[in-house]
Amino acid sequence: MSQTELTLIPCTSDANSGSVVPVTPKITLYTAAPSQNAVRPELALLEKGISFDKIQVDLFGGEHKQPAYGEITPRRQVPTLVYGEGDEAITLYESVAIIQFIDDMCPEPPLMPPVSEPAKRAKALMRLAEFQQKLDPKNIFGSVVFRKQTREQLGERVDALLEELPRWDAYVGNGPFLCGEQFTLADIAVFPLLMHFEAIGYDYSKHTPSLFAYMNQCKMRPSVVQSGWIENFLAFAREREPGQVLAG
Ligand SMILES: N[C@@H](CCC(=O)N[C@@H](CS)C(=O)NCC(=O)O)C(=O)O
Repeated sequence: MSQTELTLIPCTSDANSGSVVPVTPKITLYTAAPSQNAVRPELALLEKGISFDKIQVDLFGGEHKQPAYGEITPRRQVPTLVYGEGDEAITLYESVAIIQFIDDMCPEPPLMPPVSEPAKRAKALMRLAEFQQKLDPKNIFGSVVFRKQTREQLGERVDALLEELPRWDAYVGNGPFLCGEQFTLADIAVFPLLMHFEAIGYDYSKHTPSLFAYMNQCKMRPSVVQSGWIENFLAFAREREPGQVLAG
């Protein structure tokens, strides 16, 4: 596993006000450069300006199947986040749980609308749940890129995805983000997955113009740019010459 240390401003230090604030413990993120799941915690940490150590796990070399990785995280997947050290360390997996935990433990700047704004908060919670229950399960990227399935073979799975995306177009509406002006955990969940569909031929500008504008906003987001994920993901996808099953 290769390690890079990203040194950022700790989100909890407040030198100006002099107020006593807890120090963020050591955070280690196990990740894989092109993974849309693994980029979520990274985006949340970058949004917060939290320092963390980033460890690349070589999934294609089978590093996650080695006993050492199984001792770190029982499902042997990325992302995995280790919060703290030694006996106190908390290990989390599942990208949405991780970003929720980051937002809970390091609340500034917030990545969810506050309870004092119930309508916006309800929307963000629904989008997060819908992402996990409705959108992510319709992802066909792996079937296209790794298993080389064609449009014909994918059949109803493509139809279901093409029916789902206009719903998200309507959710974004005038945007700029899924819940309006605030960039939230819902965006961190959804945007990386939407990049998968672009890589297999979906033309947002043609079919879902609000999502097209939304994608452009997300691509320019400083945390997204700083992560370098889009370049990593696109290079990874290009090398595999994915079938453009969503083109048309
Ligand atoms: N639902 C999980 C999915 C995690 C996942 O599938 N990670 C992939 C990389 S994108 C992985 O670690 N694959 C290796 C494996 O499952 O053996 C999440 O959101 O974190």
